[in-house]
Amino acid sequence: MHLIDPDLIQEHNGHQLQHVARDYAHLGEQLARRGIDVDAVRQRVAALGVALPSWGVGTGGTRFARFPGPGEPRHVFDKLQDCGVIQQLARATPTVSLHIPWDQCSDWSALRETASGYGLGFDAINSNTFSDQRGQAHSYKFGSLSHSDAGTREQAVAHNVECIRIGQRLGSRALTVWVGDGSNFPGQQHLRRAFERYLESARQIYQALPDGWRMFLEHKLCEPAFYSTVIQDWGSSYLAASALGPRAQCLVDLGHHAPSVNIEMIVARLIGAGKLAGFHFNDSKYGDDDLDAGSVAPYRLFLVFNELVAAAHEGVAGFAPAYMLDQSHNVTDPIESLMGSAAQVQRSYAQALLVERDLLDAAQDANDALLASQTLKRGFETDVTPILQRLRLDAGGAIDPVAAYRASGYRARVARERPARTAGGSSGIV
Ligand code: PSV
Ligand code: MN
Ligand code: MN
Repeated sequence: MHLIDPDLIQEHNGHQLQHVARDYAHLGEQLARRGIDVDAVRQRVAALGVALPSWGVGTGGTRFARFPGPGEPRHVFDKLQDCGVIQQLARATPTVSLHIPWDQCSDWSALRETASGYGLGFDAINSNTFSDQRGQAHSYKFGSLSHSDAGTREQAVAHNVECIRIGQRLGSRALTVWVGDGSNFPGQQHLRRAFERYLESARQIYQALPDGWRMFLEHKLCEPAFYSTVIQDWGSSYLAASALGPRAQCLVDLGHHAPSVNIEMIVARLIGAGKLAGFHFNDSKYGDDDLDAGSVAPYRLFLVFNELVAAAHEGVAGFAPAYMLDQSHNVTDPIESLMGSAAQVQRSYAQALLVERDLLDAAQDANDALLASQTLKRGFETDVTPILQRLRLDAGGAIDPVAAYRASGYRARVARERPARTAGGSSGIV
């Protein structure tokens, strides 16, 4: 089903066809000089899919205010439709990651069918025990899986199991668990016991995993707990994933670390331990800013992908990370931001594929720091735009997705159907 008129996309592409062909041929020539086949790179990038966060197509807001844009999705079907537009134009996001109960639905089969009509499937499903839902018996104010009260822990476990059941109906193969559990004051919580209680609860969820499913544990340094969090870093995440078993792995959200932490090192360690679940891509300057991928530190994203490409190149056993976006949009149209981020993920991957691995290995073995660093950087410094443009063109997408989207008038169209939301102080989407 076409959400954007294919003729409009074709007409839009028509103006740039010749330029893309020439730019691609020229890049191909340059890469051939380095012994790199541009078509092979393009095919590998084409095989990379990155999942869209259902919660990302609405305006996020901060804890200070939320300024909704026109045509905000009203429910999960609207969210899927917006994801369908992103996929139709940018051709990099074949799956959606749902968040329960933000995504409420009375007919999951209908949702799955609708998604498939847009060419979309479902990636990891996210549970939410970091906020209270109407009518629930126990509050998560003081935690969920690690709560001091057994009844609250049970409720949180049951919610996660329900998420798995929903995910099964949608074709998901993983559950992502992020908890806001932690403390705001030194002394508020017994740090060891809280972790033990988390493990005990997580074990029950792990035991409910269907065949072929994985459990992704997402760590985060702080927020909403500002003194300690129960799964605060990859160390705690790794301890928990190891205690649970081989199907529990650690998910890296790029915004969940202290400033200046070397994230690619964490990625390398997790790969080495067979514990890398995958990513929530976004970018940040200070904390969990949830900015568009690569908007602040594109070199950092490239360095992460360098580790991933190296692992694939070396055939690391069991290496199969999930790629997902996790962003919040306050001042942009979420559809535009998500298309840009998906393309940025492709860009970083393509750049990492250009790194001449043999040269890099040799420079590292010879302790030639300068040559090693130059070899690595050559990938990052190559403008791979023509590869991304050709990819989209070949897949029926738009050479310039944002320009085509703006020309389509989609936002104005849905704004007529979807009632305007009033600005408010909360960031909740429920
Ligand atoms: C928490 O900051 C997080 O990164 C988790 O992935 C949540 O599921 C998501 O943001 C949405 O709030
Ligand atoms: Mn996240
Ligand atoms: Mn986050």
